[in-house]
Amino acid sequence: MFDQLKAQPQDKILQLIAMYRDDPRSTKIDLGVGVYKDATGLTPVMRAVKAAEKKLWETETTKTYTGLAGEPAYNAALSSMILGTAVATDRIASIATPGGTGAIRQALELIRLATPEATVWISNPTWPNHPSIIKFLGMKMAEYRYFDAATRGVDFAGLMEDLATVKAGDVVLLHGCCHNPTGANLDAAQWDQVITLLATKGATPLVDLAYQGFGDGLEDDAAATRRIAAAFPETLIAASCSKNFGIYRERTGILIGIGAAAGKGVLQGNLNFLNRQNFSFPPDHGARLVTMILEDATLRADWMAELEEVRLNMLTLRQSLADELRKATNSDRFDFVATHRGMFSRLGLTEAQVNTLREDHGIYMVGDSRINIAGLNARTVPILAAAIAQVAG
Ligand code: HCI
Repeated sequence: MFDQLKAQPQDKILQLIAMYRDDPRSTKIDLGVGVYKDATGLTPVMRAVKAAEKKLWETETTKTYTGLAGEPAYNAALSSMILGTAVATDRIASIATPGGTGAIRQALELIRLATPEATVWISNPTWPNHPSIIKFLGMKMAEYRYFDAATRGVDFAGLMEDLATVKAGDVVLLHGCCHNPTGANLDAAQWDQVITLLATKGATPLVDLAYQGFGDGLEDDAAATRRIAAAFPETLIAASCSKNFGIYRERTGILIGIGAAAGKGVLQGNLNFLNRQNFSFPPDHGARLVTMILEDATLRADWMAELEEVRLNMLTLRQSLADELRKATNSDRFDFVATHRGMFSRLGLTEAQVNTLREDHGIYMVGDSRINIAGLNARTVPILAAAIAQVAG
């Protein structure tokens, strides 16, 4: 049987981790995978997470199964953090999932279960796992323009033109904030235009929200998602706690389905069914930590303060990289780095330039020239700027 297997394509981002690890140069710089790192290069366990884990160890009395949908308290607390009061709770169904990827996978499976013929629209470019899973599930896929290679901003005219061809019943995958891989985002007025257009077309939005709190703050980063949820009769939201709680390996995510109150029971039943088919019960440890933090005023305040430190650190790095690039290239053509939001910026370098940066300078970024801003620190910002100026100046 196994001799029937063909080699599978590797994830380009995950491949980069191994290449970086195997590079013996002490001067190497890792701007690859989307993991937050502090100035010393560590991905710390957040203070509130440590405190919650201690409390959990002291108070947990059983590890029996949780519910198929996860613990109701987790789903309620996280849904409320994401949605605020944008929609009535009697319209919200949800399942805990293994990370944000698990939520995306379950969302796509739900769409396929309900409407196997639906086309799923993804931005060009998008996170490589999106098209990978859509294709794996045998679903129809289409792309809408997103990135303007000249300005490194959003190609809004192209995006609107492409989304104008969306058919009723199609699903449009949108990044709620902090677009991955580009770092370029829609402003509030543009979101309103997209919402109006897609609502008129009768499309269903699927929002990927993996970086809430990494862009403009916890509330601002949820604003587009909330407006979408309030505007459409049906919305899917796949959210991750990996980054904003720093619990990557605990696999903590949620899939939220918002529809008519009358259909909530059937929707919830289908979400539970999908969890049961794929893995029965979702992981609980990370979900429990998130619940404890969100429900406890002291832990929540400390978590929010640390998340804000993380966010501001990335903003500071963005500004200093933009400043250094101005000096190094004697031009303003990299100013977009300071206006991008989230962990990533797509620099707009060629693949050959990206390879030169890796081979000659030990600087690792994804092949499309996406950098993880958090991989930088005060020492490496000028090094990166000088190297970019050298290969692309
Ligand atoms: C990212 O770097 O885009 C997010 C982290 C990630 C990358 C590849 C697979 C899973 C998660």
